[in-house]
Amino acid sequence: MKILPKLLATLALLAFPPEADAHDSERHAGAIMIEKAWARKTSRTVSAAAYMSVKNTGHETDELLDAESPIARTTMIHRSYEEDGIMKMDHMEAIALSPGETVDFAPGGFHIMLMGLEKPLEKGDVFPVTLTFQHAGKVQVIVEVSGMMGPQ
Ligand SMILES: [Cu+2]
Repeated sequence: MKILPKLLATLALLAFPPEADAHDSERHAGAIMIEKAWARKTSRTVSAAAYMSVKNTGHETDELLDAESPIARTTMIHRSYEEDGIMKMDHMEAIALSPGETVDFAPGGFHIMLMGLEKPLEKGDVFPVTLTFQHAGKVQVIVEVSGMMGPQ
């Protein structure tokens, strides 16, 4: 009888649902591929930043125009940079992606700024961010919250 082991395996899956499938943090839409979406846990509710790798696998330039997330009051595309020894942030109207280009959103550079969080981000949390591209349209990616050291 093969039914019993199968049933047990199903029950085990139901009892321990995976918190987030690894593939949820990867999205392919049109020519746009988004990978490794993550955010650092926060101690307070004020704001957070989400990071990811965005690749244009197509033959035409595309542009990232907007970002939104239901967990924040305001979501913006930002770029951090250092000027005269001071870290500053710019709001980006758009980020162009040439054919074959990968833009890394990472600490100290481009990031998705989440302002006015509903609650602090805890390690293991997941939340959606929707990026809007001129050609690829809206692409939703699931962001995984890591500890202070970032994804291990
Ligand atoms: Cu910012």
